[in-house]
Amino acid sequence: MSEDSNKDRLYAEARDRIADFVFDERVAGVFPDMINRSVPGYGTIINMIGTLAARHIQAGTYCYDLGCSLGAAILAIHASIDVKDVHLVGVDNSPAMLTRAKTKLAEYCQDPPVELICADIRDLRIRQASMVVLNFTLQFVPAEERLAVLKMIHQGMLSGGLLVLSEKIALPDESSQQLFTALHHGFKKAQGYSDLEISQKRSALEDVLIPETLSCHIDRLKAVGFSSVEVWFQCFNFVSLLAIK
Ligand code: GEK
Repeated sequence: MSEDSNKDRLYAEARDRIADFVFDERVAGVFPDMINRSVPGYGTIINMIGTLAARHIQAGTYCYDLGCSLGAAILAIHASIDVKDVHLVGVDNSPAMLTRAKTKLAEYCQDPPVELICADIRDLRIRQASMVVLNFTLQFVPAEERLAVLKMIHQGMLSGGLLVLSEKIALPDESSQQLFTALHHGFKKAQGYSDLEISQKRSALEDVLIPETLSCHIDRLKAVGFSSVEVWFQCFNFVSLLAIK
């Protein structure tokens, strides 16, 4: 496959009608390029998830990556931990993503092996987790169902366990929202996306990716019982939080 076929041009041509964004085969095929050029700091967050894993994952426990896509966070975790007696589990409800993740992880992650589960995280039960990653996944779950997902995660975590929650956020006031949206679009333009690509992708995501404010995320994490919640990364309207049970 040529390098060019891995480049995200999905919204480069004008479309009559923009359908809702879905994680299908076409998206999975260009996903690394798409997410690196769309989420400022994505590479840093993935690397740091490895650093966080090295500190937090305990022998004999589980580590879950929920909405794992192609397994980038699992790869970083696998490369960073010394303990072998760990159950690494990746979950995603996109078969196209998981098929590709399976090939990639089979090549790089033999010991410990990684279990991949095709499931909706709203139907999942996790257990004995010393670490859980939700790296830009919760934003795709309907807002009214996010509390139940976080309760399920908190329930399945060990005391002292770490949840990494990364999200695109909404800003509480209109002028900040406009500023951060413009800054994000500036980032995408600098990454080579055209105004047409940016605007068509935005329409496709409008009813699919629903951002909430930072305080909404922090309050909900505390409400489900996390004892400590801190922002460890922010670039424009992209934030990553650490929540300790
Ligand atoms: C990364 N974490 O590279 N259940 C399971 N999976 C879901 C659900 C759900 N309800 N909703 C969405 N997904 C990754 C990046 S991408 C973020 C995560 C983005 C999955 C969806 O299929 C997709 O693979 C992933 O969550 C979101 O670190 O594209 O902005």
